[in-house]
Amino acid sequence: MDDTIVALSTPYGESGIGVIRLSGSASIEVAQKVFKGKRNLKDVPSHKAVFGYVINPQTGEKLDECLLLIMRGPHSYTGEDTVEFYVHGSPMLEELIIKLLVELGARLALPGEFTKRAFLNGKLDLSRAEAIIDIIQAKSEAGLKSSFIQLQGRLSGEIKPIMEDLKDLIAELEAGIDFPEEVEISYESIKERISNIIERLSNILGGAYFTRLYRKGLYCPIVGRPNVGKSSLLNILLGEERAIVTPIPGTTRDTITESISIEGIPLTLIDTAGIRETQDLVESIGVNRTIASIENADIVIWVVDASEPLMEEDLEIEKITKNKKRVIALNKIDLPDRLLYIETLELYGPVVEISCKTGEGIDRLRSKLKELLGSIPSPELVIPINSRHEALIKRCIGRLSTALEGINIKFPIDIIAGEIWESYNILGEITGETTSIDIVEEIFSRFCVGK
Ligand SMILES: Nc1nc2c(ncn2[C@@H]2O[C@H](COP(=O)(O)OP(=O)(O)OP(=O)(O)O)[C@@H](O)[C@H]2O)c(=O)[nH]1
Ligand SMILES: [Mg+2]
Repeated sequence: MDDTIVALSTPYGESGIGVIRLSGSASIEVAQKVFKGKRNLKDVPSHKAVFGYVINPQTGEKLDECLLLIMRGPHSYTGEDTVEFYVHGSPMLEELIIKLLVELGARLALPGEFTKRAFLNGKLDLSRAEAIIDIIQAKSEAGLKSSFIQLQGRLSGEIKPIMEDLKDLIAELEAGIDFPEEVEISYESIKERISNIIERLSNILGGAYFTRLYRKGLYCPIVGRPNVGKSSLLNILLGEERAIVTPIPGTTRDTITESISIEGIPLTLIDTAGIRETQDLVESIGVNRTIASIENADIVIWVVDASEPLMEEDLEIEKITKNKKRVIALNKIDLPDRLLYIETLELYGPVVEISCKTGEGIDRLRSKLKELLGSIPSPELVIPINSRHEALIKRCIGRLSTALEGINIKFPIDIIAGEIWESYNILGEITGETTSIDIVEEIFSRFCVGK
């Protein structure tokens, strides 16, 4: 990690200014070679901008005017000596300066490498570092707020004390193993403490649904057999002709994803290929995607055609959406030769009668969706956790539950201690204490270059 890295930290393209960032022990020395100001950079105080010129180190020729900011480690984003050049936002110029800096010994930074260094230098734990990418990619104000709360350490603030408690438990159990004569383990108290930790973790898990909602919107596939009007419904909810609508069954083959907001709730609508048995390869891939989208759904809209009786294929869809929050849209109620009525469907859940042709019932459908989604708390009230954290916490609860069971059936104490060690390590993956380097690399590779 002792090499010095460089990258453009503003987006590539013509802009007001461009920021080129260097980080590493040789930053100031390398920067000095392409900079000419009133003072030598080693005499410039930290966090104070200085004016000067970017120069070609070979010829001394001035290339641009610039501001330069030195942030000496550990008081910098990465924890290392950092230099930022603020130059005119010209891609030609930026490329030229970066090329010079690389010739002088800096190395091009990898995606997320500045933040990775911040993490490795202990400036922030892993869950806080992950919040940074969510801030950059935020799609809604609620998402931004939730990510910022994570950056402030809200999740780590919950996890770290639990890890401490687990450590205390392990110490006690190990004392009992090492000195069975002197230390008597109180199983009742241990059980109580494990149960308490499970409860606290379950409480944190409660934030997963809302965090996803704030950041990504809820995932809502529109499903049904071919030709019932799924694409028509997507279009009417979006207010634009996004998906192709035709009377030919099997029109939609790939999934189409669009975001809407229903009274402030961000909803990701997915128009899907109608589910049916098909010999057509493209269509069957579409059908598989539809099935996958149902698995990930927070809520589904199941569309049924009022002008036809319920068919085998409708009932198939009923089955695979059964365990999901679901609203049934009984479509095409404008047609005179109506065969299917609301009473038949109410058995399967809430039904709204609609017509994508006349627009009737669409407002009622929106209200029903909102009603099913329930009220949404403000992001400040929710512990932010992403899907990685969620999976880890679930695994941890699994281990602790095994430990509890182990105590009940009088398992040897070292096995129980082993389970608690595992749960400690799993939580450490959230904060980064015990995360493997592969996972750390994978997380930072999702960042942009220059961050
Ligand atoms: N009368 C009437 N026709 C409708 C209504 N909604 C959709 N249609 C018609 O039904 C046909 C199929 O509509 P689509 O929206 O393409 O149906 P789909 O479910 O997306 O179909 P696939 O993509 O093939 O699975 C088209 O001819 C639409 O114009 C409605 O409310 N009333
Ligand atoms: Mg369609």
